[in-house]
Amino acid sequence: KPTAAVTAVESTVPSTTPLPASLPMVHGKDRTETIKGFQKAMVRSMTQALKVPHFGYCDEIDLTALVGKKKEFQELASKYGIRFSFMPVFVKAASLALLHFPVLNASVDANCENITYKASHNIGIAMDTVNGLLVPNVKEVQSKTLLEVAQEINRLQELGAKGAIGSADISNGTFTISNIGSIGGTYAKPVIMHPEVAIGAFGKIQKLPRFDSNGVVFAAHIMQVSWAADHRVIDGATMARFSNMWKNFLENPTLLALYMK
Ligand code: CAO
Repeated sequence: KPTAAVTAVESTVPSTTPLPASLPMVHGKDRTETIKGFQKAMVRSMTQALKVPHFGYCDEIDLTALVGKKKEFQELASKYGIRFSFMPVFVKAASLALLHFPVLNASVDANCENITYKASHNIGIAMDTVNGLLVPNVKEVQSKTLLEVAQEINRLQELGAKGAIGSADISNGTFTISNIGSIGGTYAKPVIMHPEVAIGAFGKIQKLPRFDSNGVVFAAHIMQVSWAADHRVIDGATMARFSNMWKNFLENPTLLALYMK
């Protein structure tokens, strides 16, 4: 009976897997479209970026302490009408670590003959918008509070949802992060936003068993990070040291508070 069949299928689908709102149309004919607009810009920027020799570096971050603070952050921020997620913390921690590794907040010229160390931390955030992938940036993160970073991300997300992100918001980025984990996945292979020299992608925060310092298993909130950098000017050791510092800030929110500018 159809009703019984539907029930059987539903019961095997994990509750976290969203079902599509409608069934796809089955087209009888091939269809060719001109690539234009934002997609055309992506063709240009990604083709250019992949001429750059990339290297990758991955690690896992234990966000258990930060996850424990999320509700508190959200309640306080909501008093100012600001939605708070993990992103402002990821962005601000990156900026604090970039102060120690300015070579990662830099850009190179067309033939990679000169490198410019950028004074501003204009941290780009890959966004899944109604126009597809866009990377607006939060300007001057080095001089913003966590609350100000959150407010700016809210503004960019609202513009993204309306298809109204302007050129000022996507210009002059200096470093990029991509939280693909808000959709799913663990590892990624991000592509740098040339002429920037580094990018990080974060996977889904998962509850996984880990050992504490006494060898006791506990339920940890683990997130994978995948960094990519321009191997012409960035070496693996620099990326690893930066990542360690960023990781330390995220795993110890009190340390982050102490170093906050
Ligand atoms: N793992 C698990 N949960 C996560 C998460 C992660 N890595 N990141 C965010 N979440 C949670 C948030 O905490 C939030 O939960 P609550 O509603 O309970 O607070 C929920 O997921 C939704 O978050 P959000 O997406 O509204 O906000 P965000 O600040 O975390 O992320 C943004 C903002 C812009 C990064 C995100 O909306 C987005 O567009 N992600 C896709 C990026 C992308 O496409 N990257 C690929 C680029 S290459 O093509």
